[in-house]
Amino acid sequence: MFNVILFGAPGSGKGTQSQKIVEKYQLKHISTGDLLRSEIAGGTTLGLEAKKFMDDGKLVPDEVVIGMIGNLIDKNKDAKGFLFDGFPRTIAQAEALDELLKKSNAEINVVIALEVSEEELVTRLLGRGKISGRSDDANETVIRSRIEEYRKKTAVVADYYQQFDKVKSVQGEGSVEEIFELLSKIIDAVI
Ligand code: B4P
Repeated sequence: MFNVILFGAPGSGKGTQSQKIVEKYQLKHISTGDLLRSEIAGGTTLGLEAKKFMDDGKLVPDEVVIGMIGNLIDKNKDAKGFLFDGFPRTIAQAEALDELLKKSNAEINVVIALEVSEEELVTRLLGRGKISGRSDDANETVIRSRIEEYRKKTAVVADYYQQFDKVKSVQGEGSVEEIFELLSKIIDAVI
C-alpha cells in the first residue's frame, strides 16, 4: 500500500492537485473537506455540527474527523493506497492516522507540502468564493481566520512528519500543470 499526504494551507491547491494525482496513480482520494461538505449537504447531525466550525473558519473537532477517516480506511482495505487531502490537520489527527494505518501494516510514505504565499491564498479563495458558493470562501475575514488556524494548529503537522524524514516541499505557485509535474517527480521517486 502506498500512502501520500498532500499538505498545505487553505487554497494551496490540495484539492486541485489531488484530482490529478489519484487519476494518474490510481489511489483512493480521501478529502476531509469534501466529506464534511457532503455531510452538510445531506443535513446529517455530523454535518450540522461541522458547519458551525467551518463557517467561522475553524477546524472541526478531531474526534469527528478521525471517526470519519477510520470508517473509510476500514471500508477500503483493498485500495492500492490512499491520497489524504486536507488530513491530518492537527498532531492528534496525525497520530490517529498512524495508528489506523498500522492496523493494515501500512504507513505514510510521503508528505508533500505545497508552499504558497498568504496573499496568493487569499486571492485564490476569494476567486473561488465568487463561483463555488462555498460559505467559507465568501469573505476575507473567514479566509484569514482559516489561514490563522492553519498557522496555529496545522503547520506543526509538517514538523511531526519531518522527524521521520517524510516531508518534501514544493513551490505551489505556477501553473497547475507545472506543479503537477513536480509532484509526480516526487511520487515517482518514492513509489
Ligand atoms: P478543505 O476542503 O480541505 O479545503 P481548502 O483547504 O480550502 O482548499 P484546497 O487547498 O483544497 O484548495 P484548492 O485546491 O481547492 O477545507 C475546508 C474546511 O473544512 C476547513 O477550513 C475546515 O473547517 C474543515 N476541515 C477539512 N478537513 C479538516 C480536518 N482534517 N480537520 C478539521 N477540519 C477540517 O484550491 C483553491 C483555489 O485555488 C481554487 O479556486 C483553485 O482553482 C485555485 N488554484 C489551485 N491551484 C492553483 C494554481 N496553481 N494557480 C492558481 N490558482 C490555483
